[in-house]
Amino acid sequence: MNGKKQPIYPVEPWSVTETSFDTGCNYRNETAFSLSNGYIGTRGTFEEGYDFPENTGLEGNYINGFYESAEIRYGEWNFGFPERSQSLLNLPNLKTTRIFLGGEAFDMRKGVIRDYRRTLDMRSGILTRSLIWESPGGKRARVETQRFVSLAVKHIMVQRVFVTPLNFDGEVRILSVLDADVENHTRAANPLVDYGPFGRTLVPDEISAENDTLFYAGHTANSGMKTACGCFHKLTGAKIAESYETDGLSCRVEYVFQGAATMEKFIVYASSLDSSEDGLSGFARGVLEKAANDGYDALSEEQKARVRSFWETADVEIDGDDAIQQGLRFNLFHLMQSANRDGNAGMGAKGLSGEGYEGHYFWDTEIYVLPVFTHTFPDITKSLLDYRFNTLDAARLRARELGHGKGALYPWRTINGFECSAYLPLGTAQYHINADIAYAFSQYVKVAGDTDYLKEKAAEVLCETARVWADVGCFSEARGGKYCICSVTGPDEYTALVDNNFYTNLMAYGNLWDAADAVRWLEKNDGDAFRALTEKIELSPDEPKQWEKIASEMYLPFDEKEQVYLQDDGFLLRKPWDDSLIPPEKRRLLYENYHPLFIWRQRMAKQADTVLAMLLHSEYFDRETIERHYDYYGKVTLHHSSLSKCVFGIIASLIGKREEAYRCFNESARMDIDDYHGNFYAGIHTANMAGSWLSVVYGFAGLNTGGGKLKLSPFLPEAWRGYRFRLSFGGRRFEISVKKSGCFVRQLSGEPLDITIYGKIYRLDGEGDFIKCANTE
Ligand code: IFM
Repeated sequence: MNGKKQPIYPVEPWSVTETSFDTGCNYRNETAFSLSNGYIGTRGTFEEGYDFPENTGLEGNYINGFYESAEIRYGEWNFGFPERSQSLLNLPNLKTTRIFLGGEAFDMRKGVIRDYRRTLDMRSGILTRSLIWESPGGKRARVETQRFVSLAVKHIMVQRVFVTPLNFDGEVRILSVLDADVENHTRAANPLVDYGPFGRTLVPDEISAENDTLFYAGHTANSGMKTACGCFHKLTGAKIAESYETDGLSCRVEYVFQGAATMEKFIVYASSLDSSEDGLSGFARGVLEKAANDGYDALSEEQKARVRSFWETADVEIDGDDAIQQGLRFNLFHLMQSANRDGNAGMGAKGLSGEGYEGHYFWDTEIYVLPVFTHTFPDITKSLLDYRFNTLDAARLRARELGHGKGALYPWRTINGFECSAYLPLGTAQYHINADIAYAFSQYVKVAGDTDYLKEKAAEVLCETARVWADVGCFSEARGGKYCICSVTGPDEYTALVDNNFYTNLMAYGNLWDAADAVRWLEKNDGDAFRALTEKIELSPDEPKQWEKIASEMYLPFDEKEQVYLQDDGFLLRKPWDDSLIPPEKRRLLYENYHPLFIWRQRMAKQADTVLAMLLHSEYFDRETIERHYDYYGKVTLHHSSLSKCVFGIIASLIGKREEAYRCFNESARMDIDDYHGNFYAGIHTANMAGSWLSVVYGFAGLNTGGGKLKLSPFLPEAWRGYRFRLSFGGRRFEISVKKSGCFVRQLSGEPLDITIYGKIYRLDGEGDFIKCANTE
């Protein structure tokens, strides 16, 4: 924790509440209260649409996968540099709903506010606000708003506004606006980035206001995508007039009421990603009409049911610490919201909660987030893997650009499947993304036991990624004939373009073995699938053998004196780092204050690198080895990345350093809700959010699924009375509950299974069967 930010919400296990309106916290609140369903994302801005100064607020409405691109300007260009950027595009805003009491506009910055509450109810998935506002002219009214992004109908978001006059009888006017004069704020969110889209690049084809409907259809200037969005209003109260207006890039409808008024607003967003371009407007209008016919109550009941079922499956209940409970649920809620479920798009490092990192998908999803879904909602993992499968051809082309005659190289940063990282050392050089994606495919198949998926998609991805590892390196005399991989960047972004990054080499090793195993499994178990794959990718019989040879000879840099694996060949050649030489205000922003070469020459790491590899492949290392590396890299890791602490925390659990594990977990659980990194305004940190779940399940409960077996060795953090969670494994579901008296495992569904607890094998005979172990660790 950097001590920069403090808790601003009361501790409540199931909700997040803002109890007073504070513009100073607005920017981060917009992220905290952002809503999504993995397709639509909308920031937690206010209905009345304040024009907050830049860097204190950002209206944002997004469709996952919908991007705009611009030429990337390079001072000096090289072959293979990505030529065009991709940025999740800020779309027309339909939330704006202005309220007038007589002639006075409702504005929380004026007049007097009483009984203010804005609450994200994580049990219902609905964001509400209620307050009493007294205008400067003395009119008093209760204002209440509700909003949700439907988890049942992916194109739909719904809003409801209630206005109840408290001390006057006059007119209440409600103005609903469609504002298409929107643009991205890339530079403001990341001062290191100097590419567009700059300005407004969504071109309108239609803007209309009629029949209680505001509607927009438009296309991007450069990326060739189309969107259609609109809203329909349903009103309750004594409506006395209505009027429509369209001008330039906006249109609006105003309703005048005599006294109390309620407006329900059904909002649709659709794009050419999931509807034919010609039929897009008709499709969007149809979805909108159906949602309005279904009505607010039906949609909100469905929303509550979806969210309830999410928690029934994925909740982690903690007995003994409500603040941690709140942080953990906040993290899980945002993860649930952010996951795309249609295979057309991935999951941004910041979900759909803001424009940080231009909405790009990184390795965060495959290495941190997918294990959570694989053990809770395996179908979500499958759709996110489908997106990678669906972009395999783009990865094949990229591999050719990088000089690989065969195989596929996945992009470090992307939305449409093509690489768009403009900074080579911390971009394309992070080849480990290939092995990370392969690892996720392989883990899903092993944990879910989904051999159909192996045949249909995973084997192809494993082989294509393995081919790049088989081509990128060589057996080097200088390393005793071992297979070496040079000029890559590992997870640690404070060193770049290194040789033999331990993480990369070990993950490549896993990728190569998994690919060879997949081919052998197909050959043995499904001749048709084997032939289909070998024909499709022209796999020669020698390739799997070659992969095994390379894997067996993979070089992992090791220092005899320290008895540690080195992060890379040059790790010990670098200058020992001295944090005290860096002024405190510059410490967390090294790239903004120091030349990259200065940073890369230091013997330190921004984030977990070698130890992460050991965690992902813990089957190859004994506890003592892992502990030695935890201690060694713990001293040189600065944890400037949000992806770091949780990894160290999980390892601390595994090696019995429970207090350290708990400290790291605390930080991970409340990192975003308390804005420890000071950049929450730009969006959530999905990897760390998942890391907090992993810290409980892999860390405290000691879940290990190596060798296709389910193993647990739980402990109870001192501060807690107990914890409980549910887990999917091999098509079965279990509930695990850990208390001072011991650990209790109940099978919720599926076939019988042997599971190992504290090293001892127990048999569970199917639904309802249970095991109770006294705490024997
Ligand atoms: O993918 C990460 C990377 O490891 C560290 N910088 C931020 C990226 C997005 O979260």
